[in-house]
Amino acid sequence: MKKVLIVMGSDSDVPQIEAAWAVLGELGIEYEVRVASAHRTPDVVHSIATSARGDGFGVVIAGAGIAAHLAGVFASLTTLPVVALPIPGGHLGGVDALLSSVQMPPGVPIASVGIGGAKNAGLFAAAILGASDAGVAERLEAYRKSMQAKVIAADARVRVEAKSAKK
Ligand code: RP5
Repeated sequence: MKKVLIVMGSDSDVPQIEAAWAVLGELGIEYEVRVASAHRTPDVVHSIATSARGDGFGVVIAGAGIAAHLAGVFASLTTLPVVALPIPGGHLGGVDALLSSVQMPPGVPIASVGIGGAKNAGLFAAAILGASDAGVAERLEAYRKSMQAKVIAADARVRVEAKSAKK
């Protein structure tokens, strides 16, 4: 099974990205986590990105904040799909990181989840692996079924609560 590589620009990003590896763990998907900065440790980013495919990774999640360029730089160094996670924070609350992710110039695209969308980044990475891995696709399907069951149970509970409030 291909693994997910999760890279973040700073260890200060951990609280905003750990939900990505939590959900990958729930789905039984292997992952590795690295701290590497496109502007502070560019050589490390270069080394991780250029060896990622050979190291068994099938998709990359790149989380960074402020004028985030980690995902774009990473994508310039590998043809693996890269999912940007704009980290909230800084003077603009993450809008700068979001725009620098979704407004990539043509030629080297990246996908992006929303600001602070760590869980979605993990789920989207799983969907990418699931496109060619039936086991991952099955576990993702089961995950969605369990979400559906929770919403259906919540619907029943809230309907009853609302009815009894009327009396
Ligand atoms: C970005 O700058 C990092 O991804 C982080 O979100 C932000 C601040 O980094 P620190 O100054 O906390 O290391 O590169």
